[in-house]
Amino acid sequence: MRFAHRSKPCKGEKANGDRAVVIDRDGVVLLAVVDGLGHGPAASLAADAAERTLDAAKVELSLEELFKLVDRALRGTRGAAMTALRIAKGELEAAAIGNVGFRSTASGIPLVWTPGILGQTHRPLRVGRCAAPKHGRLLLFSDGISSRFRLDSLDTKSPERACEELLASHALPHDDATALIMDL
Ligand SMILES: [Mn+2]
Repeated sequence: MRFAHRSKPCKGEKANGDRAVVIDRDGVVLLAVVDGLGHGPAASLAADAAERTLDAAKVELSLEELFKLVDRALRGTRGAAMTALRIAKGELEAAAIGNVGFRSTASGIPLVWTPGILGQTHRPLRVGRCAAPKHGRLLLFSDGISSRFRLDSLDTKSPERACEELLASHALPHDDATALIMDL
């Protein structure tokens, strides 16, 4: 498995309200992109709280439990959107609250977007589960990247180069932009 991520704050901001999180520990892989609502320092504060919570959580926890912890940690902040994938014991879990995007060259990953905001209110979380694919590229990206790109056009590029190209060619000027890739 190979991971890469790149992130940049929106034009005119130093603080980044997006976070890419990769945890690869004890045979469990967790990938998440968090987008603190809006941008700037307040968005960054919310994203930090989410990142810290995921970092500190036990690896055994399911996505249901992790989203619950993050939701609680973000109370009193502006809130955030988050899409996360977790691979453990040959099974993949996928879940999203809000509009962090997901693309995959592996078919059949059952990700459902749950409407709402972590730390504020959201509909009941739906976690999709399937056998973890053996091959393919998984991409999480915040809405600061325009979704008008083809994942297969980045096929020949390393995860690092593909993330860099997404930021260079598809980032929108008015929002933080983040891309996270895992090649299986
Ligand atoms: Mn955003």
